Amino acid sequence: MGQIVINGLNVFGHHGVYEQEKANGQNFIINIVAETSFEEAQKSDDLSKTIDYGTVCIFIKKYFEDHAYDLLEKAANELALELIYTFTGIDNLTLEVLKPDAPISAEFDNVGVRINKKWTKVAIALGSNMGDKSAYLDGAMEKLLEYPQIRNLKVSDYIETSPYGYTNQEDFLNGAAIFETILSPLELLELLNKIEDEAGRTREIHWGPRTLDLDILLYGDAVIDSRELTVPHIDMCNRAFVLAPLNLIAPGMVHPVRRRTIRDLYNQLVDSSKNEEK
Ligand code: A4P
Ligand code: MG
Repeated sequence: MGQIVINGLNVFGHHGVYEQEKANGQNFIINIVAETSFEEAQKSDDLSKTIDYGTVCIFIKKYFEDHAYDLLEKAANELALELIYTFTGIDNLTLEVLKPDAPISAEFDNVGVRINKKWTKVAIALGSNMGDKSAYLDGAMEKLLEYPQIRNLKVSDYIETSPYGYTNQEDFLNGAAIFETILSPLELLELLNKIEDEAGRTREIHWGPRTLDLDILLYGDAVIDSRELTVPHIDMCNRAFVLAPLNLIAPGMVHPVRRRTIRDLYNQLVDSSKNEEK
C-alpha cells in the first residue's frame, strides 16, 4: 500500500449557508490522502498503472466549481464518493475541505471538515423459503452489483436446509456472500432492507416464511450492538445454514469477538452437533 497525497489544492466554489457565499463564491483549500497499491507502478514505472495526482487535482477543481452545497459535510462526502467511483484504485480516502475566508468575525487560518471513506469487507447471509427461492437469491445478488458502493462480490453455492427456530414452514435455500463496501453498517442495512422489500418481503412471523432474508454477518472487525443492528450477527455461530456456505467462500475470515476463523467455527459446530447425536 502507498498513499497519494495532495496538500493545499486551491479551488473556487459557491458552497456555504450564507447568501453572500452562494452569490459571490470563495476560495477553498483541499487536502487528500488516498491509499492505493503502488505494486504495479513500482514494477513498471508506468503512469497508467497508478492514480495520476494531476488528473485528481483537475477533477476536484471542476467538481467543486460545478456543484454547490450548503454544508461542507455534504460537499466533502459527495466529492469523496465521486473520487472513489472515478479513481477505482482508491482503498481508503481522507479528505479535508477548508475555508480560509469563511465569514466569521474571528482570526483563523482556515475552518472546515475532514472525512474518511474506506472499503470494508463484509459477509452477509442469504435465505429464502417461498416461491422461486434461487431466483430470489440470484435477483438480490444482481441488485447488489448495480450499486457502485459495492465491489468484489463473491457468492457461495446455495444449499437446501431444514427450517431452524420456527419449524412449521417450508425448507430454506441458504447462501452467503462477501463483498467490499463503502457504505456504513446502517447504510448497508438500509440497502439490504430495500432489496428485501423489492422482493416482496413481508414480516408477519418472526423467523417465519420469507421470499428473501439478507442479514449482515460480519462488517470488517466492527462490533456493533445498537437497537437496529447487532454485528457480528448474534446467532451466526450456532447456524450451520450460515457457516457452511460462508465457509465455502471465506474460510479465513475472522469473527472479531470469538477471534476464530469461519473454518474453525464451522468445524466446531459440526463437531458439537455430531456429539449431540451420540
Ligand atoms: N437486525 C439486527 N442485527 C441485524 C443484522 N446483523 N443483520 C435487525 C440484519 N438485520 C439485523 O430482522 C429484524 C430486525 O433485525 C431488522 O429490522 C434489523 O434492524 P427481519 O429480517 O426484519 O426479521 P427476521 O428475519 O424475522 O428476524 P431475524 O432475527 O433476522 O431472523 P433470522 O435470524 O434471520 O432468522 N432456517 C433456515 N434453515 N434458514 C434460514 O435462513 N432464517 C430464519 C430467520 C429462521 N430459520 C431459518 C432461516
Ligand atoms: Mg433478517
